[in-house]
Amino acid sequence: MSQIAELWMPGPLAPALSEAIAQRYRVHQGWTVDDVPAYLREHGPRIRAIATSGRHGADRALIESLPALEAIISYGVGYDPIDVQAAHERGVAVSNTPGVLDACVADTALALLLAVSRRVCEADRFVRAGRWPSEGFGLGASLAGKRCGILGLGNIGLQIARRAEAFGMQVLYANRQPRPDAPAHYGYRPDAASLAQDSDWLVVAVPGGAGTRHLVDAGVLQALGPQGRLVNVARGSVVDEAALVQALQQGTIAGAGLDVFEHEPQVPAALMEMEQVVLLPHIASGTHETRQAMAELFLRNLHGWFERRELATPVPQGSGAPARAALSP
Ligand code: 8YV
Repeated sequence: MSQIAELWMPGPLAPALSEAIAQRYRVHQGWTVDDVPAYLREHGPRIRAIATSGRHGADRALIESLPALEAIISYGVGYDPIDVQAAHERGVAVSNTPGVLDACVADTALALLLAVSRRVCEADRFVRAGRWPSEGFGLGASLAGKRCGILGLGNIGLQIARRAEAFGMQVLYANRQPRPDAPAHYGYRPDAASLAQDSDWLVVAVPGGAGTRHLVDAGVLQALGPQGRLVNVARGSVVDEAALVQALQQGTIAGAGLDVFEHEPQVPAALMEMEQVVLLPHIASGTHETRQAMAELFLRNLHGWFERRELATPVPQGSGAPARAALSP
């Protein structure tokens, strides 16, 4: 019997990480296979782990088609596209990469707040279009003195809060329950609508998945109001995108900064035409340093599993498919 463990990789990972994985394991590259069910019938019985990401995930059908599966190792903190419940039912361990990307994602959230409030991208387009010599560029809005409502005060939410405070903003947040270790001066609101009602900025930092789908809907956007702005660095699924487009078109809210979308990489054409919106291609954790740290943690989990049956950062039991809205990560 071969000593080299075999892995299924549903989609490509970062090149350097893929190389490091391929040095120690036999990798089946799912995205290059035409007939996946037939391929898995032949090779599946030898596959002991899935190497995936917050983008490619692992669904119940895949998990159930791999009888020798022991672990799902994921690159990314969000595991919403992984059917954790299906994995745990079968005794399959799951890991993600928490902790190492919080600051980076929070930086991106603040980059979006600043870009939207100071109209940075719009101003850049204005200069490049040669309009400066003949036209004036209008004013932006200050962050200082405004209320930053963080939807989901988990580890990333806390990092966003610290940065927002550094810019002179007042922090409010909504979680299922008040976070006991949150600074006492952070205002707590029990749900998304009351948070939006009392905020100038609504910053989405909850995990994705069934429990948070469309948590930000037309009613929440209405509550945010005509001077309110939305930032989303979490998952596109948390925001009802059709309702958001309508709210922006009708002036129900003033603007938005979005790193994530409901049907990535598709972005609604209507959003692309709007000057008051800043659009990013899901890059919140996209720095060399952070991706390196994520890759190292991924490898610690992968090697830890095959050397000692130990995951450095396991996804806890009971984390799959929450029945009620999961506000805190
Ligand atoms: C990554 C992310 O882009 O960690 C997450 O949940 O969304 C991002 O950091 C993604 O997981 C990598 O594919």
